[in-house]
Amino acid sequence: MQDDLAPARDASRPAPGGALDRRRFLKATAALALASSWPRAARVAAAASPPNVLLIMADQLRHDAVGYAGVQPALLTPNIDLLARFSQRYHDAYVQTPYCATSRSAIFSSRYPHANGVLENSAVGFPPPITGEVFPEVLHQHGWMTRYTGKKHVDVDITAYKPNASLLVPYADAQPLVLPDEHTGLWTSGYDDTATHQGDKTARRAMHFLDRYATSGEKRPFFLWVTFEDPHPLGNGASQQSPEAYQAPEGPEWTYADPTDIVVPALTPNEFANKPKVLADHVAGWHSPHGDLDHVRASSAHYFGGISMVDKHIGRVLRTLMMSGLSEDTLVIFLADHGDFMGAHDLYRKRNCCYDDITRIPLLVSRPGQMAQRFPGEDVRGFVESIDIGPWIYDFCNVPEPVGVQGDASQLPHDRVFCEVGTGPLRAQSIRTADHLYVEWPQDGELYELATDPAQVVNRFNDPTLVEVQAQLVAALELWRQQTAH
Ligand SMILES: [Ca+2]
Repeated sequence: MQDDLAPARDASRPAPGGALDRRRFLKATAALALASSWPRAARVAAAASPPNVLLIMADQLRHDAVGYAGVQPALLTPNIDLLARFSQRYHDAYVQTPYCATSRSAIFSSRYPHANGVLENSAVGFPPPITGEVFPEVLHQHGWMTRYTGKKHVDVDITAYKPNASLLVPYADAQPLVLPDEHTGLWTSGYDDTATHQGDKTARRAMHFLDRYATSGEKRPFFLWVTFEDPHPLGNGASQQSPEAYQAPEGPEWTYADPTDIVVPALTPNEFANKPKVLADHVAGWHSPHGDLDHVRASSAHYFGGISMVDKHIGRVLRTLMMSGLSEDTLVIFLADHGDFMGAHDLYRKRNCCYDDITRIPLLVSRPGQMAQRFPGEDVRGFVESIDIGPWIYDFCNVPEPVGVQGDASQLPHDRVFCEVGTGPLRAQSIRTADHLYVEWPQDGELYELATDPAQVVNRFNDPTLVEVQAQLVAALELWRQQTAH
């Protein structure tokens, strides 16, 4: 296993090109970002010199719970917003499934959950291994130094299923740290035990890595996954229904929103009465505001506090990237592993559902040099799936795509996105188009007409006026299953 940064040494591939070549390449790609959409950028991105990749992930962050989305005026995320200013801002990005380990497995494998084998967070104790290649491994095989810091919660480690394949190495070099029970085993060993919070530790390790990399003379490019636990709420028990469960005050990094300024969802009494019974039973008793919008406001104030904190930590990491000079050579991707109901559907957190609240994520892509040279970003509309990120990185880094990849960065934007969740009677698979969301359950279904029902509340399954639409969506979902079975 390769470990911490060392003096320059032979890498498994030829050393990157000279500084001039790299600078020319980076300027060219940054300029193209001005006018290019994702697929065009991907096609032109063959690199004369391999870029670093910094993947920043927040946990359970709604697509609209970032300042630049313009939905929540009470929420302040100045650092994410600054990154957004110099990024492609993908507003219609979706994950393949709304739970931590399953979504991360899809992202890293570039394969749908039913194909990569990770359909549940934890069937017995821990997520099962992903089948097939994952993009950190592919990058590693082509000469990238691959590291992560923070909450992993996905089996892209090595020994469990691929002996001798070194890919993601925790970035930590000091004493073990005390772990919260919920995520024991998910974290790296500690680097700085003076940190006040897991997010602080995650950021410190990332900053330490970047500082050391910048001065090490290391020739290999790096892939660094900085994966924050926030704003994921604390605990998982049924007792965790108080607003404070969303996060307790933990330090000066927290900035609370004024609850009275929070935009809350409209709640529909007995919403699940016209939805599949298995789903209604599944959500009954789950974390819920029980129709109380003041409860939603109070919980959201805490949720936004956690977001403000992770925003500050992201700012620290990005500042280090800039100050170290690495920004010129580093592709930065920011995303979440899934969203949070934030009171919608009278629910908190996430459940076996395929609603936008938990499947739609923020996604930013800032090309090397784009921040440093202040090339403005742009808003990008149209569907993107999280499994497209790997193929896009392959293209950008000019490394061959492994067999079996299901994401397709050359076909963006998609005209639909797919989601799936659960197993057995609680298994659901969905297709979402611009106009409809169809969710297939083992014995039942959901169909939402988004023009009149963007919140996905009124189930129109088997509605006689939507027979043709439903048939088309059923057929499209079946075709997807057949084409992506393996
Ligand atoms: Ca998560």
